[in-house]
Amino acid sequence: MHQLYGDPISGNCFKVALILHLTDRPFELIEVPVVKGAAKTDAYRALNPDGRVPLLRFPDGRLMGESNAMLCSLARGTAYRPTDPVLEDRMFELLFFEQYSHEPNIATVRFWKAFAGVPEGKADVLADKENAGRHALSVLDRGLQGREFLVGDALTVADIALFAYTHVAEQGGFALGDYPAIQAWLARVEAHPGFMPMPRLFADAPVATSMLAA
Ligand SMILES: N[C@@H](CCC(=O)N[C@@H](CS)C(=O)NCC(=O)O)C(=O)O
Repeated sequence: MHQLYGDPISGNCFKVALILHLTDRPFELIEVPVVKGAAKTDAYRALNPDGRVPLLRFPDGRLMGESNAMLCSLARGTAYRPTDPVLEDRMFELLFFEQYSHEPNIATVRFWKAFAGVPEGKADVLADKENAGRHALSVLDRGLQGREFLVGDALTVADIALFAYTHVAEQGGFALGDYPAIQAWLARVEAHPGFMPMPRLFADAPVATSMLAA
């Protein structure tokens, strides 16, 4: 069975839990509560030197970091990962956009505002990230205009990657009402057969153990 080291509040972990579920792979959750600093412990860094979740352990014991790499790996050979070169190129473009322009802004603002608090002296950084997050949402909204899904005409890992933090962006104060194409797309992703919302995916997974901060 796959094991997912993660935290149920994390959109990056949600991406991986969702593709595991959609591809019929039951998984065990090993809880790494990030707000308690559990991803920065020596025990966890021995597994993932980057000190971040998610971390995926494959049934053969191999470990993999980086949520979008996990999406591509787990979707290999399924309709969630297009093989047509033009569609595959667009998929990668969106996965890199998510990691560079979208997630570092929207996820961080949400994490600070909804969970950890804004670190002292970081008010300017927060404002920059809010602006950059709004810009990323407007790019995403334009990319969705006239389309059902981001790549081709069906749900792919690009949709899963960008859905993860977009659907909880309001927890960071981003007003999704400003982005009608995004709102319609969020509903389409949620209507995909087999879709499971963030809390339920984790509630249903057996918890193998919890790596709490010392
Ligand atoms: N590029 C990484 C980012 C992972 C990441 O930033 N994880 C956050 C939670 S969503 C984390 O582990 N934060 C804990 C910390 O920095 O202490 C991925 O997509 O997997």
